[in-house]
Amino acid sequence: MEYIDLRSDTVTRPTPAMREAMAKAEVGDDVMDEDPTVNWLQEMAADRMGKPAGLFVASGTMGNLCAILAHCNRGDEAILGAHAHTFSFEGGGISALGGIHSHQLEEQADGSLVIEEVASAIRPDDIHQPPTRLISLENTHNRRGGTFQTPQYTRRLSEFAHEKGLVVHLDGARVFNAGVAQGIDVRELTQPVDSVTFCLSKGLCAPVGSVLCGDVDFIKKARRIRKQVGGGMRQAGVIAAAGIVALETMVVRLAEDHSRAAALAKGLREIPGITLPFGLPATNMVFLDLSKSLGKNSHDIAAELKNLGVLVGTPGDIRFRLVTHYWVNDESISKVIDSFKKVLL
Ligand code: TLP
Repeated sequence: MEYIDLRSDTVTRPTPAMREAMAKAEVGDDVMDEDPTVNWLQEMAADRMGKPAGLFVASGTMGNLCAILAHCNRGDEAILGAHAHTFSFEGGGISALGGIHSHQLEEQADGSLVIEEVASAIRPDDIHQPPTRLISLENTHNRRGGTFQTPQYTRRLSEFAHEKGLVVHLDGARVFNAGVAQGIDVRELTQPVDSVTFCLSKGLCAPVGSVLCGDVDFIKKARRIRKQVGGGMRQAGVIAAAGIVALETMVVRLAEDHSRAAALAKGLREIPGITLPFGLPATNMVFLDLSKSLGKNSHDIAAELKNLGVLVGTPGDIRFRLVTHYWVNDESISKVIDSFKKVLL
């Protein structure tokens, strides 16, 4: 059976143009800095982020890990959202591998942190307490419904952090979605922060990889950490080539994913028993809750939807997450709404 797969935008397969570029990619040993395709991707990515340098990494998780380990020493504290991907879904890597202590703050509805709460979370110079070193942001914010934060917020928080001697890292796995949704150059969201990781293998459709961007000395340090965690990838130009196609051709079309997510949400909210916990989607993620009165759980419903050819995420017992991407067209949206109706009505 051919499935409509809405579990994530990570399921996107490379486009024919990507496969062609991969087949023709010029390669070299990237650990020796000699892969021309990786070097080109890193330069392009750094330019798009408005940063001096970039580092191609295997995943968003690896990008965030290398960044936070490069910024912090063991025992330092990182302030981050209680629902941040880095806090809950990256295997606790910053603590397991970097000895970094995390301090979580509850996010607001759009995934932003309250600056006054950040201010109170900064530790005094006291030998009993871990020294605060870094603030990590997430834009778009996954578990807050794919919401985006604005350039004004990003600038205000970063300026504040810098005044306090802290650094800011942005988990920008989907920062291009945040830029496209606001109709702005993504640099407005990335220039204020010290470092940013963005993913090529989500809405941008490349098969593998993310790029960590920041200043030259920071990237040099992160490169050493990437090697320590086994992320030196040798002839990685084969996969970087797909990333170049992704950056060149897939950013503008993210708006289509956003409008399909809106259409999907509007269709599904008409079904009795379904609510949208975060309202209409801001980008490409639709979160749905089942009303308890239905007496059904999301896992059983997901199994029934699978029989109809629709795959959905179930981040909670009554919660679904549906993510639109390049391989989901208008026809798929109608089919998904019909399938939910068949299962629930
Ligand atoms: N998120 C994945 C899963 O891990 C849940 C998804 O399906 O959304 N930051 C953010 C905000 C992310 O959403 C993800 C992936 C990552 C980092 C990690 O990226 P990868 O999977 O490349 O390590």
